[in-house]
Amino acid sequence: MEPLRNGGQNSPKPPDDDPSEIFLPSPEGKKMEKKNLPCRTIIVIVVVILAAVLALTIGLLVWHFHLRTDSRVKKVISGSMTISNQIFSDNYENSNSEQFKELAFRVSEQMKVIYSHSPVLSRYYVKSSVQAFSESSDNNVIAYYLSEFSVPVTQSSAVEEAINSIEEAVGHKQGRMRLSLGRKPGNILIIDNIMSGDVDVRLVNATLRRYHKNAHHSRMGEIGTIESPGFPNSHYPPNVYVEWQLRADPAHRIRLEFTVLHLEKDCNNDFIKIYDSLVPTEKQVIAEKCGYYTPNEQLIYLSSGNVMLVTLVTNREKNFPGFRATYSQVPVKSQECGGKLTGLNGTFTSPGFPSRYPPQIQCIWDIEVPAGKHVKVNFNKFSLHDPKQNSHHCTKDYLEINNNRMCGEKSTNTVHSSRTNQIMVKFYSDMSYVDQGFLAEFKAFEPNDPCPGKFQCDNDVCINPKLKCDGYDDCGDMSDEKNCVCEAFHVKCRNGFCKPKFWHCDGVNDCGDNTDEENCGHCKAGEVACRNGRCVPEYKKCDGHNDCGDGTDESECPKSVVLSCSEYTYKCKNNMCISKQNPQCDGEQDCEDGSDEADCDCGTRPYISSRIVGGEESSEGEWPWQVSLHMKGQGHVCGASVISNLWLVTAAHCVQDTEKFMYSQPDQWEAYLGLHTQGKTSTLTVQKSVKQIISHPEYDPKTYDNDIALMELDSPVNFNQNIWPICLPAATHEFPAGQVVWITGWGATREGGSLASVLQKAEVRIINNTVCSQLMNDEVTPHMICAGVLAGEVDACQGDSGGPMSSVDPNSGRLFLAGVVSWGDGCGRKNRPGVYTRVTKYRSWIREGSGV
Ligand code: 4AZ
Repeated sequence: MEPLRNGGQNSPKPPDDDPSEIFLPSPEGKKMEKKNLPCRTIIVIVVVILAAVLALTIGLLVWHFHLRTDSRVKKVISGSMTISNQIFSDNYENSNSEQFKELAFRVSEQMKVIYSHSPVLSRYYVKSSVQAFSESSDNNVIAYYLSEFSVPVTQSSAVEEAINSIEEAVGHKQGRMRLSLGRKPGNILIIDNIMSGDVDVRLVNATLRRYHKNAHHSRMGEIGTIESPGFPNSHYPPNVYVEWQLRADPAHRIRLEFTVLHLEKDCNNDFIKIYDSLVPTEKQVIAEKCGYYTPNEQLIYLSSGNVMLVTLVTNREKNFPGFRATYSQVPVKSQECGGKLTGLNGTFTSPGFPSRYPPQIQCIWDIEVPAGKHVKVNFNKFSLHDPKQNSHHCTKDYLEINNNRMCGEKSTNTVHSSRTNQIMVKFYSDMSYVDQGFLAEFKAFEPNDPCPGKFQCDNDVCINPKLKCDGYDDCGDMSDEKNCVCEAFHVKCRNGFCKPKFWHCDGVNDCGDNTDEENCGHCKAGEVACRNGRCVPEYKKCDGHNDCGDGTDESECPKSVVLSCSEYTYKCKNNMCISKQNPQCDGEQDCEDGSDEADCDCGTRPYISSRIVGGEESSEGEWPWQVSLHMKGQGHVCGASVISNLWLVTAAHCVQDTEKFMYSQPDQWEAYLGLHTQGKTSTLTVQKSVKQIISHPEYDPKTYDNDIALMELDSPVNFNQNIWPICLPAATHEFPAGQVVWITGWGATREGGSLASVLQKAEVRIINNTVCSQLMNDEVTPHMICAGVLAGEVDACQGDSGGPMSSVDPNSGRLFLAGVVSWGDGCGRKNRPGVYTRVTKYRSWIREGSGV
């Protein structure tokens, strides 16, 4: 076969008879020329126009009252069929070749005949057109087509049924369908298989989109590249529909790997869709993507056969950088799966892992360990998510083990055991939507000792026996926390669990039976506990009256009331105080002067729809206020947060001189904004010198009280998708115990360990100050706020200091700077939460120092 030159078929304009116009009309309209007209002509024209308007109005009324029920919609079906009496030739890949046009014509005629057999379809049929041909495994031709119908709204489902019955007739009932066109025997096309389905309505509705079509044939050992128009020099254009037809040799799959993918966040606007076909058949969508993905999220897709279609649809607004992907062909054999596995242990994965598995796969592993032993299978990774199925009814993609079906996402330690020396594992993927799949390990064990030296959980996971009854769910099913004798630092739950005192009265039911949330206040059932200690009846909540006296009963209501100012009220710029809790930047004007909604260009991530101990790598641009502070000659030392284009907030202990280093001197520092990986700057990273450092005058190096400092950059930074300020909370902003917050940084990944190179993130929860102080030898002052995590081992550590503790406001979704990483007793130790500077205490100090 002749290889097509890369881009040889990149035709920006569709061919004259390009069928894609079925759902993508040409945008060009003809313009009328203006001429000077005499007065009489103008009068005639005006009269004619008036008459036309009258006629049109009457027509519309008639249509509205009598004919509306007959209004029609355009329905586009896409499909493929195997023509088993045509031998494939390379010319069929070129839509401009005579051979393509001739066979395309015959197929279109054939479609007409096929639809004529159905009374419903023949009535509403408009036209069909062939989009592409590919080579089947036995060297025949597969034709890909679009068919358009104009269907009365009421007949839509009848058309769908008729389409499905054609597929069945060809596929199952009649076996081969022979349809003769004309009398010449050569004109008979024998169709083996028809597969058809709806086209995404967003394509059918795509009015006036510009259409581009590209076709590539991948060759063995070659890697080709496809990218969105304009990439990487400019953002993709608005209102386009672009498709890339990718073909491989028979018995090969297409492997598509995205190296960059950066689209608008909302898939309703701009999106990429990948199909396991050369036409956009909904039944064969492999994936739909939008938003931003980092290069370390391996986005690799495999087709089931030797074709794949990639489509890009953009709308009018907000255009983003786009995508770049490589394609290549891989032999089907290289993803062979299933078979007999023997021995004492071994591993097996879904085909292609860690790439997404291909559609239409079935594998069966028959595992057998030596006689007398039993066998278990542990899934270290399990992602079989399909947007069209919930994880309880695994009818699409699934894994079956000992007749147990699993799908969706499972935690890393999912174990299945067999009571014999054999186990059967079946993996099935259907025609659409794929995921990363699974990585599994099988192991033989002695029937009387399934977890040698370890504790066996009810779900068959084996854990270190020291983790039993430690207050944390180490098994994943809580079985290590049952029937325990609680220790002094535990809350004893009625149901037998022991929970760290951390979580007492934090508003979260950690026991499961609410024991840890009882006796927290003194109010009776049906009463609201006011922050000032009073109790008021529940029905008085949000009644517009300040029944508590401190506004608590009016603080979580859609409407705010004006109160006398106190530590519980929000002060507007005009000095009026309102009851609403955290009204800042929540999208609703609560202050009369609108000051609660002023200066709200903060706390959002400009581009992102999808160190720290026990954390995970963050995505690029996920924490655009995070700064890395480098000391000249030392590299990263501390974190900081962007609060404006000129000012950063960090910890005072980061900027104290030591015997060796002058940390208080601005010229010793370099601030890296928009950094993701240490030592790897990008076009979105900005390095700034520091002009001024203002350390809190009452910072106490012994107690770490008032551990906060401001840093002024030597010049304003331009914000970009990786550099954006975080919102500063008002002095009265509440961060209640139990609330989830995020800590980020390049600090040590374990106590005494080395720094992280990629920015880490971890989710922790705010801990009540009284409880925290008890746990931390009474060293927690009201200027501090603590956070930790139930599962333990998640914490900030050395090198994270000065960095942000970011809190998502549940109403607005904006992120607020709740804390600055300050100190702790080691890192990630149980019952030793991290301690942070409580930023609300410094709101006016920050304003006085920086003007922010
Ligand atoms: C530090 O040395 C440090 N576990 C910061 C935070 C914590 C411990 C140490 C909290 O910068």
